[in-house]
Amino acid sequence: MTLKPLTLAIAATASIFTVTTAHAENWRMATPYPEQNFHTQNIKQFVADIKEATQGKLDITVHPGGSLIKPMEIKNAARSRQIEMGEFILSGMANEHPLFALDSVPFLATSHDASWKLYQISKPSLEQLLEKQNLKLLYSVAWPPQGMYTTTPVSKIEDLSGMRMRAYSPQTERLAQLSGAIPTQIEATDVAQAFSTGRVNAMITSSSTGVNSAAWDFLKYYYDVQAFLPKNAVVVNKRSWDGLDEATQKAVLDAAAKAEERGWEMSKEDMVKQNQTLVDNGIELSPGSEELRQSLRKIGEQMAAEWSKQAGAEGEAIIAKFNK
Ligand code: PCA
Repeated sequence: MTLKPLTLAIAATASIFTVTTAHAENWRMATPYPEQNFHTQNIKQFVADIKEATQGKLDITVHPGGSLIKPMEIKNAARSRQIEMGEFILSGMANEHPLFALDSVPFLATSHDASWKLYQISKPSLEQLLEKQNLKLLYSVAWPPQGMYTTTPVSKIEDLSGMRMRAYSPQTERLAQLSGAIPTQIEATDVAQAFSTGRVNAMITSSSTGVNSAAWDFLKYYYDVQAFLPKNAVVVNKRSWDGLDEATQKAVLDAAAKAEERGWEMSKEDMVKQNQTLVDNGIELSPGSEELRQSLRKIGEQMAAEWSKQAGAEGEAIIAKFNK
């Protein structure tokens, strides 16, 4: 009899323990870009918001820089539930479906505002496409506009001829090709090494990635031609998502909406800030000569035509809405 209160106390403690552990989820999230990149910083805030809102019930560990899963394999790893969440660059998957290439058609949408508009128009199709692949789109954020970095000065398109140009997507590969350069696929985290070992001497990317890889250590010129704004997407495996209770799902969606809004603002701020950082470190930044810009625009027109052909009626409808 005297043992009873103690037994009860033990039983109570045990049941509290069971309740908290049974419902606590620890998820793994893989991302491609380095810790200091603004997308990664935004994701860290996103998972912190979820942890707080769910009082620790959903705890997501972020593995940035391709440290857990190689960048180009993150999407498939989330599909197969090797990880629950992931971030990837949509255009990196352009070989799977033309919709993934839309934001990287050169000179279609060249500002954050235009890119946002294009995103809103294409979002239902994008969500459907991902859903078919067992993925739920949580949010998407654009990189700052893409420009051309080179080790030697470029005043006309012919100056790019024969240069070894780093690419990160089929679209950047095509752009390099049409510019007369030789494309090589290299991850963002390997850019500095690729330049220092001479594998490449040119690249198309944002001021963010230029700064993240300390571009001034290995090149001198940045032509801020603002060709397009590729987007990253943050996704969750559908089954993992379906396994969450309603309150937790709401917490994730709320945090995602906040992360999307914050991310686009961060992207705008990073564009201005990192252009300045490049200049402060001795990079010669210019908008590019009229001649160069015109040639790139021509290439853009060709790529837009190629894209439309691939994307068919669905693509046509998106472009028509965008141009309205
Ligand atoms: N940085 C990423 C993708 C686009 C960008 O601005 C990269 O260079 O890989």
